[in-house]
Amino acid sequence: MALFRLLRISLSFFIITFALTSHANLITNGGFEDIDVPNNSWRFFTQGTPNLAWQGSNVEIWDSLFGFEASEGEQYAELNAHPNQGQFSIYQTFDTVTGGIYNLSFDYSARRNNRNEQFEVSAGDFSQVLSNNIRFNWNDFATEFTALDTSTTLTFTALNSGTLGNLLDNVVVTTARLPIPEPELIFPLLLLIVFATLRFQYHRVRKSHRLNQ
Ligand SMILES: [Ca+2]
Ligand SMILES: [Ca+2]
Ligand SMILES: [Ca+2]
Repeated sequence: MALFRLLRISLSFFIITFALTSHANLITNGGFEDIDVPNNSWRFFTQGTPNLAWQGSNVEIWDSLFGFEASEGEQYAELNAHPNQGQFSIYQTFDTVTGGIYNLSFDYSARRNNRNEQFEVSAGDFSQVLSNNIRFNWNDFATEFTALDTSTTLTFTALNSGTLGNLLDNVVVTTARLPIPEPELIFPLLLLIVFATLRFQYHRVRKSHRLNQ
């Protein structure tokens, strides 16, 4: 009975821990809202601007420009940023667990009709080229990737030249599944759980004895 209770507590602990980690967005400023740009306008920000979080090329941020609303919040980015720097690429690096599976999602839209705006997105073992040809029309994109290291870089790179194209919003990375610990780690881990649970139980019993005295 005591063992059953012990396992139940340990399991609850794991479920709570997993739930807490799996919903946090590992990307900072993924919605391009952290630096305010006035309504119906645009600004561009250089790498290193406080609160920008993205690195690489300049980041051009729009707020409802030409009447096109964000897919999340009020603002979004145009990957082909002002001024022209050749290749346009923005990226962000975050902590991961090697072999862990992560969810990646974002929204993208073309700025112009039928201009074959294209960009590549990559993270961990994942890489894909996306094309968009319909002006001001958000597409949802979602995939999974496996982290190859203890940190992972999510990169968006424009494949069409010029400063027009590839609108992005709502970039989210969350933990999907972490790898099962190596066999040699399972026993010490279980021992640790049992020890922690017994300690917890011992203190609880002592406390209830004190209260009953
Ligand atoms: Ca946004
Ligand atoms: Ca704004
Ligand atoms: Ca631009």
